[in-house]
Amino acid sequence: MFDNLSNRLTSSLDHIRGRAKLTEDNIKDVLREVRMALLEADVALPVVKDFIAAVKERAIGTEVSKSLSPGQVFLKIVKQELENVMGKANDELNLRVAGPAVILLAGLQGAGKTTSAAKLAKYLKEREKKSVSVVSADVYRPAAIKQLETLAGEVGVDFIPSDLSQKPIDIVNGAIDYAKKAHRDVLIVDTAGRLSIDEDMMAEIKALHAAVNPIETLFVVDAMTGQDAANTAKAFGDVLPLTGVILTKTDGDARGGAALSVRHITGKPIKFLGVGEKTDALEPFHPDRLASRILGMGDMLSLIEEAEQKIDKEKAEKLAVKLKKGKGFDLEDFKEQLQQMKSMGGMSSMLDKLPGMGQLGNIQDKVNDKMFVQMESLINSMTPAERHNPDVINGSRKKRISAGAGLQIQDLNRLLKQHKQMQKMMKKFSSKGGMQKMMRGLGGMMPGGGLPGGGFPKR
Ligand SMILES: Nc1nc2c(ncn2[C@@H]2O[C@H](COP(=O)(O)OP(=O)(O)OP(=O)(O)O)[C@@H](O)[C@H]2O)c(=O)[nH]1
Ligand SMILES: [Mg+2]
Repeated sequence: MFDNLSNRLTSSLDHIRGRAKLTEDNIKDVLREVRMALLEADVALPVVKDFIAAVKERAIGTEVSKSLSPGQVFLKIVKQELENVMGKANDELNLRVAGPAVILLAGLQGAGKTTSAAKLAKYLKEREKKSVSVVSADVYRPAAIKQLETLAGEVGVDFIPSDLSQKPIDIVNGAIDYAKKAHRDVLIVDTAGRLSIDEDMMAEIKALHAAVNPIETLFVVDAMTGQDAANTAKAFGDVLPLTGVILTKTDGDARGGAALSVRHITGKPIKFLGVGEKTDALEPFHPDRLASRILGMGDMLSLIEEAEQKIDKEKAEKLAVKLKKGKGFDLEDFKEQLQQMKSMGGMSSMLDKLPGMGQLGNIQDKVNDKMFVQMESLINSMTPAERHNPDVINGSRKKRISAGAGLQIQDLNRLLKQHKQMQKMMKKFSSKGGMQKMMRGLGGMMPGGGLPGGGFPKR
């Protein structure tokens, strides 16, 4: 989402890096560029104005540092002010209530409420070990209830049935009774989409809110609407006491204006980002990490958290034991590693979070996820003996394997080279251990990370 903004900001900040001193004069041009970059990213004007004023005030003369260069000081100020605009730290959901903690979702049509209800249910079930029920109070769109039922089944949480003939208030009161009796920790209430100018519908959700008194009332909004996201959030917030925002569709080509405007315009924190259509595509919103990402410093923390969540620990341990016993890391293990990376959203989603990736431009295109598919199909086209001991792969075997995968011999050579590198890395990894090494190793797999021959070419 932040690619353009990130590129613009990092290149304008480059201009100030070498300066000996920050003065009103020499930061004027940079500030103008930063301002343009923010406006182009569709950040709301009042936010841009306040942001620029804050950076300017802090930058001029005030902060002299012995250890940082003026450029670094400036960068630090920009980063801190970006965090300030977005809300400093992650605002967690407040679920500390007796009985089911009710979470009410509201928003415009198609914003992603129903999808977010399922994502949130999965998130709370898996990461916070909560027992979760979901219910739909959308009695206007015929397929809406069924949609939530299907998604609830997919993520394995309890779906409380409702019916088009019922009143939303009755549905939700019934659901609360049920969730109480069933000792659920959380009840997520999906509602119909509505416009803030539709008085009847706004009165309905206001009454619903008053009747059920949810601990969290989240406004779900599409990031593609840019600064309008902040404006509609404000309009809803005038009617409903919102406790936070879920910003959806940040995986699209949204420019970032929504993420940077919502907090400042509404005073409400963004609590989650929707990052894809699948039910696991929900991330807690961390302003500090996002600020780093925007400024091209990467977001290693999120990456490591994600790795911890998604890497199959059992398989990883088995591999570690195997390596400790002195057995080699063979191509079968390599294939398993590729599958694990795929389950982490693939290389492009990982690359997004690595430092400096923004400036490298279209690296994602080069290291696209097809690379995994190609590597896997090459390994699949080998015999078990070849996978176990790649050294037996001679010229004629190479021909057979690459033809079997529909690829060139040079593709296979590249895979074998990469495997050798991984093997070396795995040896180091297994002797001392540690996630950080593993992550560094992953970095080594990428072009520019020292891999001879680079990645697979784009096809
Ligand atoms: N790419 C992407 N698509 C999303 C995301 N969240 C939701 N969608 C898609 O947006 C569309 C609408 O999502 P819904 O969850 O049905 O939206 P809603 O707010 O419940 O819609 P109504 O009930 O009609 O008001 C669906 O096609 C979703 O797959 C996201 O974070 N990323
Ligand atoms: Mg819906």
